[in-house]
Amino acid sequence: MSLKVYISGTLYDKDDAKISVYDHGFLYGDGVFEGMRSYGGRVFRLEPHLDRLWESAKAICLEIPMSRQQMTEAINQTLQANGIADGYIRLIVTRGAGTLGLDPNRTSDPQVVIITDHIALYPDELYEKGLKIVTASTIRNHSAALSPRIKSLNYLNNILAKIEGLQAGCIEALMLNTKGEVAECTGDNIFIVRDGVLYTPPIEAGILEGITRDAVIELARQSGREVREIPLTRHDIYIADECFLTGTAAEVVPVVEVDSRPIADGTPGPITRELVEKFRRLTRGD
Ligand code: PXG
Repeated sequence: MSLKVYISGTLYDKDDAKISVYDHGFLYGDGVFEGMRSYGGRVFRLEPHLDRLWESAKAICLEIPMSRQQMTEAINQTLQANGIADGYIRLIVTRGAGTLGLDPNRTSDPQVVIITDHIALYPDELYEKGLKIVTASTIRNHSAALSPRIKSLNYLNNILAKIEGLQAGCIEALMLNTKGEVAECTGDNIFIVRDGVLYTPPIEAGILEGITRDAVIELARQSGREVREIPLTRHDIYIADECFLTGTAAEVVPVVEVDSRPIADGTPGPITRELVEKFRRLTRGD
């Protein structure tokens, strides 16, 4: 059975799911998206994901052509049509087809696309062994140019950094902001642990306010751990006791080497392991 893709009210076979080449989402990356996960048939943190989608759309003056209730129904309809209980959901809202030229007023019909599919997580062994990352020379977008808080269809900033990571043999890369502070990775937020305290860059460092990041902060605080959202430098990362990344696709994944410096003894730390487990229990609901 072919996978079904939702486009603006209709479910299409994957091969027939098409958007106009005049859509400004395609022409200019003019649109917004969300990546979510469903576990056991329930979408994890649906409301915060919808909040972020609507906020991203608001920031680019894009009106999502349906209500949150309709969006929720469309997501569930697409998951059910594909018989997906545990999977990945990609929501995309484009500016719609228009004339050639940037003017968003000369577009009509913003399109809503919902893809539900299975996601290839990092290989299991990375959760055991941890991953190695490098710092990219590509600086994270300046918030006053294009806020990293907007999950827009313009991901070239992150893709350029990802290419640098891949060229160095790493599947993730660390990005700094224009002040040279640690911002985030290309599709994940970053945390370190030092003397039992968790640290992660604040939103003002110019990062996406990750929903997994929020969940992990909550989990850590619930178990009595202190979490500080303060600016970090690469030095802080190099001398950390532990380091890990958070993201919808990655969940919680240990980092054991940054720019060829092993983190502590170069193996995943105990607090990281505990959070990997706690996050699994939270999402799998047991
Ligand atoms: N920073 C950036 C720049 C992201 O794109 C995160 C942090 C983590 O946020 P969440 O809310 O997911 O905890 C992201 C999220 C993909 C993919 O296809 C990327 C993300 C999410 C899902 C899939 O690579 N990025």
